[in-house]
Amino acid sequence: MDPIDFSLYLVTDRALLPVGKTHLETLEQAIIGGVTVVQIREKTADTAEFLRVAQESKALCDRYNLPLIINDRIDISLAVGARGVHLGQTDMPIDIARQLMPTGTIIGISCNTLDEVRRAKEAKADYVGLGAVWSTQTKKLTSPPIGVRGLGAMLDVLSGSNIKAVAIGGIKSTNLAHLMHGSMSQLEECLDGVAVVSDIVAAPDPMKAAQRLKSIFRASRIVA
Ligand code: TZP
Ligand code: MG
Repeated sequence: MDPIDFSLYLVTDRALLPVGKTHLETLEQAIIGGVTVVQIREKTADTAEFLRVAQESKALCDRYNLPLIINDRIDISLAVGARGVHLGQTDMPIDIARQLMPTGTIIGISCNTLDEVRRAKEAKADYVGLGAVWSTQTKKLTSPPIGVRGLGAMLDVLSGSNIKAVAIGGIKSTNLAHLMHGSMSQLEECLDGVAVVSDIVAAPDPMKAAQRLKSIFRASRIVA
């Protein structure tokens, strides 16, 4: 299976869609704009609805040959044949998830603290979501934002491993360059991508929003 390009990781949230926009049209526009991997995140849907959204999203991602990851729910990931599952700190432990997920699938985990990053490394997560970097309206945070310095410290913990790392939380086209050229030089070396919700999903033009983010991320990589 192809390795995943984490550079622009879209995490969905149907609650943030502008009035009149559908999840699938927004997802398609974001994909056309350059999103490289998609996570379906459903915090209020029941199982049947989550399954339906996941199935429809999988069919769309397949048309564009894009990997789809399911937040929280291993059963739904298995049911739709997704590329992986994204776990939180209070979800299924990685070693158990690994037993349940088919060969070739990936497991990611959200980390808010250095200890969580160390544990994710020990447990051999395939990738980590590091954050929240900045404050966000999208998720109620249980710990303060880590900032660019906190992110740099987390990336340090991961050095020497082949665990991929994406930053998440408050990332927008207006602050992404600041993140990428952040005071910690290792950001440019070790950050494999950025995960974004509202700057794409709630944008009036999700295609343009994705294009903007992608070109800023790419430009910073070329300079690195
Ligand atoms: N995990 C940490 S912050 C966050 C998640 C799911 C939400 C990020 O959303 P946004 O809109 O990109 O700030
Ligand atoms: Mg979770």
